[in-house]
Amino acid sequence: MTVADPDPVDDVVATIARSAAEIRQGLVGRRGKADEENPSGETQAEADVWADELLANRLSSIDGVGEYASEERSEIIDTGDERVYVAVDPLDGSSNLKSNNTMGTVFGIYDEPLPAPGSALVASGWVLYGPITTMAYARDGSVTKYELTSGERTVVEEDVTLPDDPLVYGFGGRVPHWHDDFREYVREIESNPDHKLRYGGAMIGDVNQVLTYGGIFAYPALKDDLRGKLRLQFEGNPIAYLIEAAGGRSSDGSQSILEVEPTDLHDRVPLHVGNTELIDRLEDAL
Ligand code: FDP
Repeated sequence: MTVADPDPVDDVVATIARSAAEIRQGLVGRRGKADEENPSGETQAEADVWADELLANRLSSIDGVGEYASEERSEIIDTGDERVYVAVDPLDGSSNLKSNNTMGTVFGIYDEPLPAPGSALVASGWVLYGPITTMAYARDGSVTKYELTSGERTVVEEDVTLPDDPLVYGFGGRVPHWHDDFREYVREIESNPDHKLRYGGAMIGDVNQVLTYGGIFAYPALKDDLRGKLRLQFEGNPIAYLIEAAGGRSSDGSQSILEVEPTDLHDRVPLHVGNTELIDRLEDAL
C-alpha cells in the first residue's frame, strides 16, 4: 500500500454506515421467511437474503477488499484483491423481525484470507437497529460509538470502556441444554442483587447492553452441541475484538475467542463476553 492509497478499512466502515439507513428501511415488507436455509441450516428471512446481497455488492466492489464472506452464503466472494477480508452477519437476530424487536449488522475486517483467527482482525463493529440506529466500532484498541442518520456518522462517545460495575446479564440457549457447571455459574450471577436480566434474543442487542451497562452475555456450549450456536468468523470474533478493545474479556470457555483457530468458514463457537472479573470467574467455573 502506498501513502496515497485510500484505506479500505475506512471505506468498508463508511459503506456499512451509509447502507444502514437503507437496510433499516428495506426491512419493511421483508419480514417473511425466504424459501432457503443458510449454511448453518437455519431458515433465512427475506431480509437476511436481501441485506446480504446489498452488502455483498457494495463491500466487494471496494478497492482493497479481497474477500466478502457472510453468514448467509456458503461461498466466499473472492475479488482477487488482497488487502483486507470482510466477514459480515448482515442481519443478526433476524428472528426478531416478526416481533419487531432489535437486530443488527455485525462486521469483522481481517488482514488474512478467511477463515481467519480473531488475531487477524484489524477492525470490527456492529450497527444496531434500535429506536435509533447506532454503530459501535473498534480499531487499534479503541472503541467509538456513533449515531447514524441519513448516511452520516456522528460520534457520541470515544474511548468507550465497559463500566466497572457489571449490571446486566443475558444467556442464550435452552436451560435444560446447558451444562451443569454453566448452570451453576448462572445461578451465582442471578443471585447477586446488583445484577439484572436483559435478554432480547438478538446477540448484538444483548451485547450492546453489556457494552453500555457492564455485565456478561453468553451463548454457551450445549449438551447436544459443544460448539454452541454463534459463528466464529461473523459473530464471535468481531464481538470479542470490540469487547476486548473496550477493556472486557471474551472466552470460548477456556481461552480468548480471538485465539480460537478456525477450521471452516462457518465454524461455531461457545461465546462468553463481558467484564473481566465475570469472564475470569466463568473460566474458573467451567
Ligand atoms: P437469530 O437466529 O435470530 O439470527 O445469530 C443467531 C441469533 O439470532 C443471535 O442473534 C441470538 O442471540 C441467538 O441466535 C438466539 O438464539 P435462540 O433462538 O436459540 O435463543
